[in-house]
Amino acid sequence: MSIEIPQGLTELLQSFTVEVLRNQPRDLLEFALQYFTRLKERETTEAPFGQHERQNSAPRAAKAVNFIDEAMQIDSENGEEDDDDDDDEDDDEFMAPVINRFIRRASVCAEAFNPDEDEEDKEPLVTHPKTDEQRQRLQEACWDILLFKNLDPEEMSQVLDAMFEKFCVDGDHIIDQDDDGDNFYVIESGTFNIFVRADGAEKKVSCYDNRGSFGELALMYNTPRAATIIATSTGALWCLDRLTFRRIIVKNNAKKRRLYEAFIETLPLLTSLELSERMKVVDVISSRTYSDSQQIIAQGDLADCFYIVESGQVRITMKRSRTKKEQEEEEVDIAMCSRGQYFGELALVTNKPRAASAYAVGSVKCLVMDVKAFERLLGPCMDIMKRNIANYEEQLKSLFGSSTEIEQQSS
Ligand code: 1OR
Ligand code: 1OR
Repeated sequence: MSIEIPQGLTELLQSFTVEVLRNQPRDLLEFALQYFTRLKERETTEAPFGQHERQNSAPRAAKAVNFIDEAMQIDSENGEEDDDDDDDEDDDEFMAPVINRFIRRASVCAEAFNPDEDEEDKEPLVTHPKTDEQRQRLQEACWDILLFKNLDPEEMSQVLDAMFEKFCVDGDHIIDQDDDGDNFYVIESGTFNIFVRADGAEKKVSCYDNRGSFGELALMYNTPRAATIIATSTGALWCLDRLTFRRIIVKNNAKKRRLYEAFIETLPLLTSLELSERMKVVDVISSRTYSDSQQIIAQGDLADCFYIVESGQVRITMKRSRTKKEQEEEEVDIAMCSRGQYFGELALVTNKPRAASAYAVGSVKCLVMDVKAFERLLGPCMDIMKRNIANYEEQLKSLFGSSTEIEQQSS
């Protein structure tokens, strides 16, 4: 009697084995769990559309669940990532976003994200003509938007072409929670409140003050709007329609996932997050490069970002009076952060100005997350951060115990 081997089993096990050999995971069971979860999620994402042949899913799956340690390669000798290579990558390697547990609506999901879709790509991109003055204002509003930071110049130009202006007055509902997502919004001017409804009660959770962007979540993950955004002054917004957002930003995010997922998996800070939440972190981060001695954070500044060191070293310094009598200040080194370590969390957690400065030592790359994403995604990591913050106080005492000590350190 012969036992029939199910179709696809050999390929499935082979693909898994290859990934294990490539990654050499310490915890094989955890790795297997993540591998097959991702495989299943990918299948769920694609299933309703039947875009791909699924006669034999294993080879395709092997591509989809690619744990290749690309993040390690980014950190190569010269510290430069090869974005250009990525541009030419076959779309077939695109990794669908992990479906999150908030997905509620079939109607929204039915338009699930599939940047491989040729038909969508054949459509000409939307263009809203603008005067020079409008384009100038638009560029100024967009220059610091993290979601745009990883775009190449052509993609950025396509995004700017597609954006259109919308004016609002106090009380306007820009977004209502649970609606389907239509646009992504970049704030040029105006203030806006953010409300979240939970258990029937609507609560103001935060606000935007003349800068920032919102409305990306529903477009990225095909979920209903997660919050209500109401203008609290007259304002001007730049809008990017859903289709263009998906064709350019979401597709670009898929590249980011391939680049950073392995690195993100190694960060001790994020261990309290679920895999899908860690992937959301990848979606909102952007990579910034700093040259030797460049200031990354200035003590006393207002804070809007959180940083994780991707490569190089970051020197943390604090200002102190040189002696008790003199007003003269000097900067004292208090810590060094290297690959995988984070900084810039203190001001965000305490809602105070930056407690210290940060400088690049040599060429440095950091992953940067804005304050809203930090608050939204890193709640579960707060315990680890707070423990670390408690240590600062202790170290502060020993480092700045006496002015003699400081003088010794600075000499
Ligand atoms: P969206 O497309 O879901 C509402 O539409 C937007 O509000 C959302 O994208 C975000 O861009 C923005 N939770 C969820 N969405 C938020 C939040 C938020 N803040 C801004 N948005 N939280 C507040 C974090 C400061 C978490 C509340 C529990
Ligand atoms: P931030 O948002 O205040 C500066 O911006 C960052 O430097 C801060 O967050 C921390 O992430 C980081 N005290 C204060 N900030 C520190 C310290 C620190 N170390 C790193 N940062 N220490 C006590 C002061 C002597 C720790 C010394 C080892």
